[in-house]
Amino acid sequence: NLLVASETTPRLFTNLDETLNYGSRPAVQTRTSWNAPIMWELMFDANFYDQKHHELNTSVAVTVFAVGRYLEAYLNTFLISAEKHFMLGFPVTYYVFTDLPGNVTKITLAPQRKLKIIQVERYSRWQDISMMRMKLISEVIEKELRYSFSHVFCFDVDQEFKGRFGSEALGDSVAMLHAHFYKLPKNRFTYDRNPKSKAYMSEGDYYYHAAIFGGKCQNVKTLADFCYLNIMEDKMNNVEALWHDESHLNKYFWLHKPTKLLSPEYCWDMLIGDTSDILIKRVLWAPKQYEKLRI
Ligand code: 2GW
Ligand code: MN
Repeated sequence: NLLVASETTPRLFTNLDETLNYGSRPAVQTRTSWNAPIMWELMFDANFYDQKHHELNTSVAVTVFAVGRYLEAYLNTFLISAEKHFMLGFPVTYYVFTDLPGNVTKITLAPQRKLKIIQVERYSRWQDISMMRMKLISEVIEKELRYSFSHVFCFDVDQEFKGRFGSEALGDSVAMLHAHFYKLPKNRFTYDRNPKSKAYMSEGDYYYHAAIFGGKCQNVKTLADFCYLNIMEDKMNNVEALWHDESHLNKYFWLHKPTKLLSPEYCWDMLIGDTSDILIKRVLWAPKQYEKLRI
């Protein structure tokens, strides 16, 4: 009887990534040394992932911070483009963290898609705005996300979706290869090199970009807690990691290997000249407006 049951039950628990074609992109690395896939265009069947994730009832929360001037500068472009390209057909809720809830403009969302606003304070130092995201991400997962969503993705707001960012990007623990570093030798990686910081690393696997990370709710909470605790310990010791939360995120993924990596097709900077590996631009960095915004 058990045998019969297992034959008729839909096979929900196969590892979806077993179907990847690692040989389809010979010019780039498609797997890590610990066998995590690095997702490049042509490696996967998008419809297969979508179908399986519908069977699994996958639902995705997005966290995005738009504090101070970043709200008017970037949020609408981020959200409107996400509605065109991010996890289409799946239940998605955007959690917008801002100090100015009244300034969030209503945009039209597709069915099954929602937007929630969470008011946060505006720290005076931009480094703190960036770093304190980890604390708030952990809190919202604990209080709310873990009951309603299988996965969560955390995004910088200063970017725009340009192509499919779909269910193939989902995994237990997902890290983003930084577009500026994926071809560079390891000695060029900008890890924190100060032994006084908790983010200190003398070696690593890759240089990851904190602009996009995600995974199952519990895993992202563990990551956010790790980064937040180490950020606070650094503060007590009067040190700050070189690239703030990104340095701590790199340390986390060195100690706890991600189960999936996204290729720089998922977060590309148009200022990079060599696009020979980039078959599709799924997300682009928005042009930086430092003079205007970082004051
Ligand atoms: C950040 C820097 C300078 C002035 C303002 C801000 C700022 C950031 C802000 O005023 N309001 C705000 O909401 N933020 C949020 O923090 C927003 O979501 C933004 O995308 C995120 C990170 O800041 P950002 O995008 O200006 O920094 P990047 O693109 O240089 O980010 C990388 O390095 C950061 C740490 O320095 C983070 O790790 C980030 O995740 C990385 O992509
Ligand atoms: Mn950014």
